[in-house]
Amino acid sequence: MNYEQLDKTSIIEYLSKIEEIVDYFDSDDLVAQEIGDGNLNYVYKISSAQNQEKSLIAKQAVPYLRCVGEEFPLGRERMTYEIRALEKFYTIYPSFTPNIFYASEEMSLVVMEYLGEHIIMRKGLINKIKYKNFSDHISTYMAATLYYTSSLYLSSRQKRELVDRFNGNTELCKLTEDLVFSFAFMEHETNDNENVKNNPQAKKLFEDMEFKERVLELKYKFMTQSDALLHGDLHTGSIMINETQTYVIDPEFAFVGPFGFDVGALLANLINSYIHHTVVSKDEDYKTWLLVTIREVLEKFSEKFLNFWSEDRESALLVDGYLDEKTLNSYKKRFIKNILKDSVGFAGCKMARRVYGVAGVEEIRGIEDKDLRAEAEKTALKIAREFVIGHDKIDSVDEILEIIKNAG
Ligand code: ADP
Ligand code: SR1
Ligand code: MG
Repeated sequence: MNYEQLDKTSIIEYLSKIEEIVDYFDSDDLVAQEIGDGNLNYVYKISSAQNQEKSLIAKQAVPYLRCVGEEFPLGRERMTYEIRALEKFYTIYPSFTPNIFYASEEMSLVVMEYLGEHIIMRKGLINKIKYKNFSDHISTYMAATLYYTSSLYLSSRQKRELVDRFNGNTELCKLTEDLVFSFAFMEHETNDNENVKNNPQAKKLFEDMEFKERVLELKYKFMTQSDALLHGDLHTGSIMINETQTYVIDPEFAFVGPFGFDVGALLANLINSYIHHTVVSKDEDYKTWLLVTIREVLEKFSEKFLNFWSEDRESALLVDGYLDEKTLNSYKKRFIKNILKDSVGFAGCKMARRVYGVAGVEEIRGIEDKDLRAEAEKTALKIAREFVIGHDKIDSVDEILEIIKNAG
């Protein structure tokens, strides 16, 4: 079928002809409700009219950016990459990716498991919920998805095929290049200009050439370093969670990029939450939980990544017997430290872009009191600057935590 933009009526007609969907709902009548709250796409909850417990999610990309409107064209092919990434990540580690029931690249449509008992993590963090299994889950997710799609595991041919399959996601990569690494640090029409106008802090950021030059180095890495298949937008709004389970959704920015980018995105968003609680709730107990979580995420990620690596002796990179054990181990330790350094640099860019750039995050931009919001922004920019400028000197998780604690 040729592409057609669906609405809550036509999507029912469309899905009622799909065997996998009819089977799932036992031929029940279907109802649709649009529940999307993201920036880019339309998300429908499809439920059985007879049994509301039975639901699926249908997500369709439209050929423009939803949060702006039709005047901002954006190729719907982004859904092709979301489908491919969901399928790939599900194969690597099924417990952290929603199951797909049906997908059509032509229709830019995916139908997946409805996560009805989970909430968007960003909201949970604002509401001070402690997720005791989160660091364990997300460190496994990141270590497995990054390691098993890298040249440390794949053969040279497999790796190049992976790059071919994902690196046509050019429009969304360009969106990140612009929004995460450029526009948010200069005068630009897409910024939150109400806040930028007459704001000495914004002026200081836009004129901070030392910071901006280092951002450019990280942008260059983002554009050229093809380490592993990334989620590409791993913020806490892309995580659906409850006490026992963690799911990563929305990988439409997926491409083969630098190892540190996903880890950095997550780190940035956990710190944004820490800043929110420093300024708004002032809840020291919750702040401590966030710091412990940050430590666990980073330490467990490194440990699990190295563990996966220890199981394989041949890959595109390594030929068995090439290095002696001692040299191999020190090489691996240096390798994982370099990922940590890059993660810190990318986290700095990701934190700073949320301050004045388009698509702010609720825990900072949503602070209603103007003075408190300015305080949160100042803290975010302070940490971001230290991260970006000093990332290549960072050697341990302790140093990262010190920067966070000293900023507020
Ligand atoms: P966008 O690409 O527009 O950012 P998302 O994939 O982030 O869209 O989805 C938007 C919202 O839809 C999410 O914030 C979440 O509330 C809801 N959602 C998405 N996928 C699911 C799912 N599998 N189960 C339940 N809700 C979902
Ligand atoms: C205009 S799209 C803005 C942002 O939303 C997504 O979640 C990505 O973070 C993107 O940069
Ligand atoms: Mg989203």
